[in-house]
Amino acid sequence: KEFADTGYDRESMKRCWDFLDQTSRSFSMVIKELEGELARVVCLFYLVLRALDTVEDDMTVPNSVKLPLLREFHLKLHEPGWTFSGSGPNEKDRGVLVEFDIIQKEFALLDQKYQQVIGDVTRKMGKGMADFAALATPELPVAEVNSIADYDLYCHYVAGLVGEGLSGLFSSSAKERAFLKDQLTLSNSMGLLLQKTNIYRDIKEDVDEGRGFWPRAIWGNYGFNSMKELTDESRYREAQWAANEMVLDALRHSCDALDYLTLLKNQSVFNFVAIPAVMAMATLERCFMNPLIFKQNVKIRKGEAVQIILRSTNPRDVAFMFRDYARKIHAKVPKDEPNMLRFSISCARIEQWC
Ligand code: PS7
Ligand code: MN
Ligand code: MN
Ligand code: MN
Ligand code: MN
Ligand code: MN
Repeated sequence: KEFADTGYDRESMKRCWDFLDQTSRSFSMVIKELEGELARVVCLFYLVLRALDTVEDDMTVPNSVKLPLLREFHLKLHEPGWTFSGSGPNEKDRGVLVEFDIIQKEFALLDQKYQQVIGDVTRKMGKGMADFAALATPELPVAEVNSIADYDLYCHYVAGLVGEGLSGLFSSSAKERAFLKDQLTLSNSMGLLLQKTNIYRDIKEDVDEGRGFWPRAIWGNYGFNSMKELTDESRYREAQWAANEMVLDALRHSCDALDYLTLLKNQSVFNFVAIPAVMAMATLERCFMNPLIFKQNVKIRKGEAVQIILRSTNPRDVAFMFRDYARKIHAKVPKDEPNMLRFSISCARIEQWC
């Protein structure tokens, strides 16, 4: 195995590894395990997007500042010394913007082929985030997701593009085959599986922050007029049906995610992609039919996470874990579930994949 090219001989890169540990709850371990220079390249890709997402998430930055900043953010990658201190004091990851000059310095040291991919994704994501945030109105100051198509598009901007970019970086490094960068549908699906699981699980946290990304096309069917109402205890039954539709929608991407994994040849890249994917399936299962998601953030158990890390080493075992989670979900579908048939079809597709 090629030794990780950490850049630890530079103070600026040391600081970037600290930023990664501080800001990434789910990716820091798998990023550090990537082979050769990919660890450092993906770490910087992560930090650039974390900084961009911090601008998007900050509800205290007015759209008059936020929209141009999101759209121009990719230009800051080529502006030595640029920093941003305008985030609210409660923004947990504001540090990556306050010290963005350090991230920029390391970005500038990357090979052109990597700078190109990261710059392109940053530009497209910033534009997508801005277009979405621009839908806000005085009556509805935070934009809402309406149709399933809007939901897929928003998730494409914030996660599908990450998948495309990662595939581009893997191909550029020659650790994966050149055609991987052209697998846009499968790369997008992998991102959507992760993002939709995050949006499903984070319902309580997001609603408390005055946001929420569940599409109205789903919760509107059950008589709700806003996402906030989903957390009303008296309406838990309807909220549960809406939550179950969110799981069905996320499961649409599971077979594509498995297909993507079969294309990988580098073990460290495989682990990097497979572990978060299986964690997502485990999260869907843990949160499914669990009324606690409307009260608190529900996470998978530590021991289960350890098992997933140990077993996510090859496509066959990953598919078996997907299948086991699908079976557990299927077993929990209640007798009166309005979308019973869709669950059966969805779980059977995963069963068929194996
Ligand atoms: C570059 C590893 C591998 C084909 C910052 C990895 C937030 C779920 O906000 O931090 O805390 O609720 O828990 C990640 C596909 C993206 C999609 C997206 C960049 C996999 C900015 C991850 C991460 C594609 C927008 C983090 C999508 O969740 O969210 C790198 C292939 C960033 C991936 C955001 C979410 C990621 C996310 P929060 P989390
Ligand atoms: Mn998180
Ligand atoms: Mn975020
Ligand atoms: Mn965001
Ligand atoms: Mn979230
Ligand atoms: Mn968050």
